Amino acid sequence: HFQCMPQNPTGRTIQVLEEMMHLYDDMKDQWRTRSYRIAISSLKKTQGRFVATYEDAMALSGVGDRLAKKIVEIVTTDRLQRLEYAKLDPSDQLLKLFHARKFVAAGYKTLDDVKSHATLTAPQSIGLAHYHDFQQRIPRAEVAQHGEIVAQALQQLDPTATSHIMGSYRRGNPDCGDIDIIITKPGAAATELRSLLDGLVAALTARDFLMCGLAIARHDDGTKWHGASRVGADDAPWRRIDFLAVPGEELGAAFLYFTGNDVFNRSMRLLASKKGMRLNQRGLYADVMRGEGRRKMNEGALLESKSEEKIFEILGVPYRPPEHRIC
Ligand code: DCP
Ligand code: MG
Ligand code: MN
Repeated sequence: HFQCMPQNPTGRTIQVLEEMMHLYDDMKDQWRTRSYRIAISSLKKTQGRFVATYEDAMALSGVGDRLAKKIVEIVTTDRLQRLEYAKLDPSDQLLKLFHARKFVAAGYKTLDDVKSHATLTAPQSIGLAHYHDFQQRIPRAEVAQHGEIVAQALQQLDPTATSHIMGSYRRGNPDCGDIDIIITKPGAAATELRSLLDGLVAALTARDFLMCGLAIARHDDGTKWHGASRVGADDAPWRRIDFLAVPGEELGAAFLYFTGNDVFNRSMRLLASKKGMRLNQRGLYADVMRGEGRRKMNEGALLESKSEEKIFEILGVPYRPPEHRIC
């Protein structure tokens, strides 16, 4: 059951670099915005060659050591850690604010200083207002409560759709940093999943469960949602919650990705790339071999995406239950 890779690897690299560029643009970092723009335009000019190694990347005009390393990071891990932190963790925005030269230079050194003086984006001010809430660990039983509310709302929207709590909860942690939930529906196409997620967010907001959305990613494919939820009294703490809407065909790869932990994921992806394969949240692919000369983009065939167990099997690693996926 071989299928074509949904997107070519260089296309993915460009997509991630563009997201990072927009973030730097938001941060008014003109210098980095410009370097990213130049690198992206060089990548676009390779017309499909898979730029996979440090040397390949350095050979591009306008790409230096730092960007070459970023390109290799995207190719081997499917993501940029810097971008993920900025996107997923509101407190990272704070960290950035604290360390941003302009604030330090202006003498804003405490949270209150930043609160009263800085010009913040909407997600940043929400992050600030609920800074202490988001710093708290969430007891396992409360994560289950949030999961139950989501499951019920989803059931009412569509009886064939299901939700599953992922992340540190699935790994069995006694408490969690946030709540990670996969929603899926057998046979649903991407557009249907998107509207299912939209409907779910609307329904849960109407119930006073979701308090706000926090996502700042612009090039998101629309199947991820980051925000905050609350159960119980009006003064109960807000919790960070992440939704990922996943086609049934990709459930195994998505479970593997969203269960983590992140270091375990990175080592699995590295292993895949050492074995001439490529693993991401959509599936395990037979990669283009790392030979000399020009590489075509869309030769990667899907090996497995439905079953977590089979992905382990193809990689030649004994299956590890979620509780043991910590590196
Ligand atoms: N993930 C990843 N790489 C990242 C961020 C996330 O592979 N840079 C994957 C693995 C994580 C999962 O997504 O386990 C959920 O991300 P979280 O940041 O919510 O991390 P955890 O749920 O593992 O821990 P926490 O209890 O801090 O939420
Ligand atoms: Mg989590
Ligand atoms: Mn999360």
